[in-house]
Amino acid sequence: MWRMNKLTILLAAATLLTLAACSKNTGQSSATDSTAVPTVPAAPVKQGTGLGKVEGFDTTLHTITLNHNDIPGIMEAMSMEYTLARPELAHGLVAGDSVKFTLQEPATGTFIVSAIEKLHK
Ligand SMILES: [Cu+2]
Repeated sequence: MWRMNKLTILLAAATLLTLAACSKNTGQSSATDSTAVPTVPAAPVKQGTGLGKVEGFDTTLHTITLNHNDIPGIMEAMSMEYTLARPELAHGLVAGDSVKFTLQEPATGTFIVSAIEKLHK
């Protein structure tokens, strides 16, 4: 009888320790563990080619406003301001230029012009 009670107490203690360890680990991994490996692999960067006309620049923000055609799966036809992947992409371009460009969507709702070239007519 005494042995039985002692075993029960040990089991209960072990169970409590296990529960405490589990809840502690869960809290750490969700709040502070920045090295956690994501269970779902990151989606590939969406990318497409657009044709359009330069409407303007913001040389401070390194953006370009393009009036462009539909870029399937990424952006419908519209006039929109985009961030340039590198400021120098705007070099040699002026408002009114017809351009061909690569639009990337590295994260949902984030759009970057990664390449742009002036079309000569
Ligand atoms: Cu848009």
